[in-house]
Amino acid sequence: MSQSLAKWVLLALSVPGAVTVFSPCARPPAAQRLPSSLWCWRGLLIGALHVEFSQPVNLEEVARINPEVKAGGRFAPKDCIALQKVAIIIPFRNREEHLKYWLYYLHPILQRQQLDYGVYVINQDGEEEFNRAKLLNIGFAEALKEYDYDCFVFSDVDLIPMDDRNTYKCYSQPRHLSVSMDKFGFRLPYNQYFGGVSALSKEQFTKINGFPNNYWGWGGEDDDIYNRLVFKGMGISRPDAVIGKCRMIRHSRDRKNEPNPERFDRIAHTRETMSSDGLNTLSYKVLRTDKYPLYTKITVDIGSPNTLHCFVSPEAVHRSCKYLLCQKMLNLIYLLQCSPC
Ligand SMILES: [Mn+2]
Repeated sequence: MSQSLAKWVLLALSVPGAVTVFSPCARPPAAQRLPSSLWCWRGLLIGALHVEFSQPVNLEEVARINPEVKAGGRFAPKDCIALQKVAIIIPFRNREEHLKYWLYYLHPILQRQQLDYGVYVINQDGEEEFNRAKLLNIGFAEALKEYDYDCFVFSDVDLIPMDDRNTYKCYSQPRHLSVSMDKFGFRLPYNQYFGGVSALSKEQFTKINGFPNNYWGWGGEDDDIYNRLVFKGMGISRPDAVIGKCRMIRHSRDRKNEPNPERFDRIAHTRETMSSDGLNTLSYKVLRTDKYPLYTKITVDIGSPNTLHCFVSPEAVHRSCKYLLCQKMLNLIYLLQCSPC
């Protein structure tokens, strides 16, 4: 602990009643504990971790060895104050085995990182092409309905960090965490790569209008997100290549997640489309919410690439009709007609 902070903590402890201002928890008398326990510190980290996927995972056993994790996959440190409230959002469909490994490895890591966190698995219902970015938008919106999160970590279900110093939290710039994947020979596939695991504060996320909603199928949405961040004047923060090492669980291409042939066209138009495609045009339906011991699963109907979307827009109000019937093609929203009010 730095000297100036130590002084500050001692000062706080010497003022009668001051400690309770900083802590919501019942605490032992000040003399019995270290001053540094006011705020959480990274004192529990191990460093490099062994990660492999040979043994099957039993979730009841995982819950048993993580007794501090509460229903829905929630955790907060008991004897110190977490620096951030982090919602972890996992886009999902038919990857139960991967999710088990993720929960097995990540819960202990996230607890050692002393985060106040919740795990949200956003499950795409139906057989339509997979839409990763839209599921992430939904995770952001749904998690905020539940708790006042200030940071959002967006993680693929099959990526496991190999070093617990790779903290799943937010920084002053958007964070890319999966910088050194085994799949890419433990290096970035290209400098602008922003896929895999990333972290954005609530402020950073809203500044870019969230993520695009109409990348159906594999690829491109991560580059669109990267473009959005750059166009809004932000830069990417990353851990180094040692701390940023992670493993991807090997798998074949999912059915209904074919490479999206439109992705190159779409990425080329991020600047024009980002203000009209994102959080402000997000529409979906929650079909069910399941609170499991280790995670919250939200199953959603997200529509299909061919759905005609109707939504209230400022322009609709201006034209004094309630809805505009819109069609999204190549990320550009064409106004077709006013719907009858
Ligand atoms: Mn994968």
